[in-house]
Amino acid sequence: STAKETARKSTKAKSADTSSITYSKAQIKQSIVKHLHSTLGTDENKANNHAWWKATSAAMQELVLERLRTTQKTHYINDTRAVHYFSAEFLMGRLLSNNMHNFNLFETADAALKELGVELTDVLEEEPDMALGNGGLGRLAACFLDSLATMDLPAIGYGIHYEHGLFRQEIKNGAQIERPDSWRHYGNPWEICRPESIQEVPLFGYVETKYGANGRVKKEWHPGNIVKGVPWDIPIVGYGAKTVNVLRLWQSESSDYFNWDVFNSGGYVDAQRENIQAETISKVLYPNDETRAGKELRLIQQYFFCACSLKDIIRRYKRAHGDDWSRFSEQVVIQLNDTHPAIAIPELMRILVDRVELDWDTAWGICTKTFAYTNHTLLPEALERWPVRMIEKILPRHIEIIYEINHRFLSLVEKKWPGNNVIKAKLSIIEESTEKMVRMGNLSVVGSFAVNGVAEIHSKLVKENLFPEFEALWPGKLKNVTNGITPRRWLKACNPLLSELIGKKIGNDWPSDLTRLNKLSEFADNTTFQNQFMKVKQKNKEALAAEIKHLTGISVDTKAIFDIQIKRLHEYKRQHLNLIHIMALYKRLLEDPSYDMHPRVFIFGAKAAPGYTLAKDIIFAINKVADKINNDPRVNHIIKVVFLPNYRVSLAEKMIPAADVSQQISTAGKEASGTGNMKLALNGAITIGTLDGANIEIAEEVGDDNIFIFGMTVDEVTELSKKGYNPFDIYYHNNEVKAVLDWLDTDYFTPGQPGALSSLKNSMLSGGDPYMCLADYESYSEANRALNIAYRDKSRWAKMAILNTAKMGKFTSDRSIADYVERIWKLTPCTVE
Ligand code: B1H
Ligand code: IMP
Repeated sequence: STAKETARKSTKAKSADTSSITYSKAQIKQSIVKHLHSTLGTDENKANNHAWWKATSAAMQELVLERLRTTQKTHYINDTRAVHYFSAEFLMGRLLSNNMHNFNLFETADAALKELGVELTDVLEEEPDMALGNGGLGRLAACFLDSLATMDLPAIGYGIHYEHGLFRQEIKNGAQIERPDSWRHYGNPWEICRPESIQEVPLFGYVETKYGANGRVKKEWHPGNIVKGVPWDIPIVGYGAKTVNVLRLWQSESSDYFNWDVFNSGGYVDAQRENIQAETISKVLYPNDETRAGKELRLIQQYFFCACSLKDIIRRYKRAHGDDWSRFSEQVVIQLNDTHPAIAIPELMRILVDRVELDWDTAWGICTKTFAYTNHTLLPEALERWPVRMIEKILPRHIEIIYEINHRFLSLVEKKWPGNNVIKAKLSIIEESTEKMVRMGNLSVVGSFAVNGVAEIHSKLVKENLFPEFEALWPGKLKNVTNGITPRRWLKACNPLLSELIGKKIGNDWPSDLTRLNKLSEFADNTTFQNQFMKVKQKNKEALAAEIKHLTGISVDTKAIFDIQIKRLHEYKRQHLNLIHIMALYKRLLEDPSYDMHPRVFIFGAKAAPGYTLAKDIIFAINKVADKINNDPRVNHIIKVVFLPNYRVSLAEKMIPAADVSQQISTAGKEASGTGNMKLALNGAITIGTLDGANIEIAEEVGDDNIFIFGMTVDEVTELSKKGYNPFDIYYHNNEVKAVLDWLDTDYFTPGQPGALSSLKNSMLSGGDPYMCLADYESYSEANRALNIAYRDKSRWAKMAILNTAKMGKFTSDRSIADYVERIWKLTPCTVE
């Protein structure tokens, strides 16, 4: 397809060219030492690993900035169309190792540091994760930036320069404790402050209506407060290091602005009291993955970074095109990463109508050719709605504009469905509930030229369930782009042993053309290759076992199955289904010590939103069950349960290469796509999963023999809900389920504290089991039996693992980006010499 061609064309030349950036070991060594002396002010004898990390990063950054300058010049000279990726989250992780790999300097730097008596692996561990995101949505944005730069596409990421990223998780007596994350505390060697591009953002105040001589109504917003946005740039190095794009993050600061105008016009004194502390706007990332916070400060955060980014874009456009607005949407496309930046739509309208003084239709024409929107979830608790009164207070002009957009939109609806008020109420941007609300999803669909879901099944549900009438109104506007992951970070960098083995077998072009991995299929039955592949897996398991020992003190058997579930903690992801199954295995072993099962280590990593009580209860339960099982000599040579604290990108990079089994067990229809599923399969883990999100497409690629699919389909879930689901039916009919749930009520796992785990039982019984764990239990248990048998056949398992790696070509984020380019963005690559 053309999408594939775009992906290949733009990356092919580069992989051959990677070696053109030659930098010798001696040069790197010299540069590191220079920075140790002149940037860090220390020397070889005094430097600790942290100083070496900074000096090494500074040495890399020198090369990075050189390419950044060249890239920016090239884009400017060619006046390129660019995509502007607006996202409240970017989960970048660590940058040093990634930048070295993308410059093809990893081995050279490793050797240079060795000569200095320093271990690169220790140095890399000094870098704090840049955790400016919650989970999948934020990490997707980071993978996309990597692919955009790799494919030589002009792109800018826009977001918030949070002082504190996602909290650090500690586990005390089994429970989650949140600690602040201070990722910049000792300085960040990658970011560059750009005070020359500071922007001002108005907030609060009131709108004055003026009547011009020509009878034209003119609106003037008198803000009650103005805050400053200070941009920090993080260079994004593409694989091959030809293009270096930027991620621009805005930090809030107070301005000296005091609005006498508002103050003096009496009655508006109240507005002055809204003086929020400007600095708090970018202070902290909201940690509620998949639940809207509904807080004023969150809306201000969203507006703050959108307003700064739009001003930045317009400044750049005007530099090239002056006051000619006719070409704006040819040069600028803005991708909205979910509705978090949807307020950018009325903000661009405000600029075009109130400031540029374009007429409404012209302005709307520009807007609706500029924005595109990605939906990432159907969960009702995640769909953003803002009270009209809140927007009115913070953004008094925007609420007027939103009403005007809605008014014109509803006349269109009236034309299509005359007199149909039911449809009108459903599609309206304003929800007429007791408290009027603005539906940001509807606003985004109306204000964009394209809307996409993130996996085939999800996009189908977006079309059929979330926005059905929109499809009739604008056929073709709703599309699919299946998510992807960057194979540079998620295979080449994180799994060097497997990368080397693959390289020896099929060459080294796969990181920029992942479909080449399919050549490994030829060797899936080859005993020698199977042994080599599983030997790599074994080594990775030994490394993870050492890490587990180091982090938790627990010893695990590396011959056991490493079974991994890593993702945010959420009921829909069903970590509790995994847990009750583990308890059932424990019970089977106690009742029948000869119960046939290969030793298995169940490994979890998950953060719970601080206010999500049941999620925290599930973490507590996992830890309590783990304590009991790990210390029970009757079973602990067969089952171990490990909860690794503070799951984050850098920990994922250590866990994923060591996984035998990947748990992807969400209730069908709830996980929009998942991307952890792709990372694990790429590294040779076998999925046990439901037909949900991208699991469906993974199953299509690897084939039914190489994945363990269980549970209800989306249609079966819908049917069961309609019919009425009663978890008690299962509880009373399945003895194992009953025994395990009743076990949670005792003090067996929490000595002296009966009832400490009861909330879990209650949620799956009297709570109605909203995510249908019990309904899928039997099928899950059967899939686990099949998995256990399959693992016993070493050769069969090795073949499955190889085929999983071989068949993941589709899931490179280069393919996702090529799809966006072809279906939505219409960008052309720009080669940077
Ligand atoms: C995803 C979110 C999300 N979907 C609200 N929605 C948030 C919603 O802070 N908030 O308010 C934060 C995050 N995140 C995830 O996106 C999906 O659940 C995954 O299935 C998907 O793979 C990922 C990337 O598309
Ligand atoms: P998924 O929900 O399994 O698809 O996870 C998506 C990806 O998001 C993971 O592979 C990680 O890279 C990242 N991720 C998920 N949860 C967290 C978290 O709590 N902290 C940091 N990264 C996370």
